[in-house]
Amino acid sequence: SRKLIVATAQLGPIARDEPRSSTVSRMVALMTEAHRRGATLVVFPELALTSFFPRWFIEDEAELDSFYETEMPGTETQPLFDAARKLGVGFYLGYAELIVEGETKRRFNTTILVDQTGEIVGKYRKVHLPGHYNFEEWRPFQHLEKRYFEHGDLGFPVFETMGGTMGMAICNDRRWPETYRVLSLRGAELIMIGYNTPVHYPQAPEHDHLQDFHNHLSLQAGAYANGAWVIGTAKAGREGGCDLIGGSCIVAPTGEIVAMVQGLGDEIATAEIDLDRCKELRENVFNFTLHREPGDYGPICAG
Ligand code: ING
Repeated sequence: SRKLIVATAQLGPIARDEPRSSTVSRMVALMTEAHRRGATLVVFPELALTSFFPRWFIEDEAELDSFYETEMPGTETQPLFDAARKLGVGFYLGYAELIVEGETKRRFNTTILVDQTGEIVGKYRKVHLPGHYNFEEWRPFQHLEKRYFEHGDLGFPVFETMGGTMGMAICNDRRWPETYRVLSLRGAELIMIGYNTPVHYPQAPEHDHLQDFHNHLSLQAGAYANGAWVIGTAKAGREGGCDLIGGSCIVAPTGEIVAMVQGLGDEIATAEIDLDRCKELRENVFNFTLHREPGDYGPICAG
């Protein structure tokens, strides 16, 4: 068996002007509590350092840039890496990545995987960007990820670390079965996914009451159909006047939720997982070599 204790580390609301030192200290507190419970890996949300700024139309470029990181770690995020090294706890961290190349700027919705020594061992940039590009007056709040981020250019990589094969995805990615399938075809045994999900979906308000259901449905189906552990971690609560779902949880390869937070604030839930349990699915019902029929799946990859 390859057992480890993992934690989903949910964050409650982050104010628009909350300094990174504040969010970083909140995350260090969660990491410390996870460590107290024996965890060696902690999953933080998508865009965990700041408020979910795609909800706002930000015209001033300097203000927009203030939500991004140009270095990782930077002086304000270094305490998180120091805590990881001191406690021997690795982590998944979502943040807005800004790359300045001469006159051009590139912007990604990014996550990194940091190991127990505090080293960055993996990076992923969000592939499935939801929302829209232009300001849309009719919306009670915007969802401008297509404006503020480029399509991720790293594909769906996996990383050998912490005794297993790890994969990362971000928020909307979790709704697309292809995300999990590509990662699991590459051997991912644990897939980490941070999210910021509004309760209200302006184009289909009749689905608002289904957001928690659709969240767990996506995570559980992805875990089961690919025989992988899945950890989903929310930025939750009423943030910038917008209600975000919680429901951070740890899902077994069987699709069972084995741990979940209870509220909408800063909170961890932990579970001891065994990466060897992926075999229960991957050597049986989802034995890709024996049962998968890629010759019949053409439309999935058609443009
Ligand atoms: N947020 C949402 C998500 O995919 C969304 C967007 C909300 C899509 C509700 C569908 C329904 O969870 C991000 N950041 O992708």
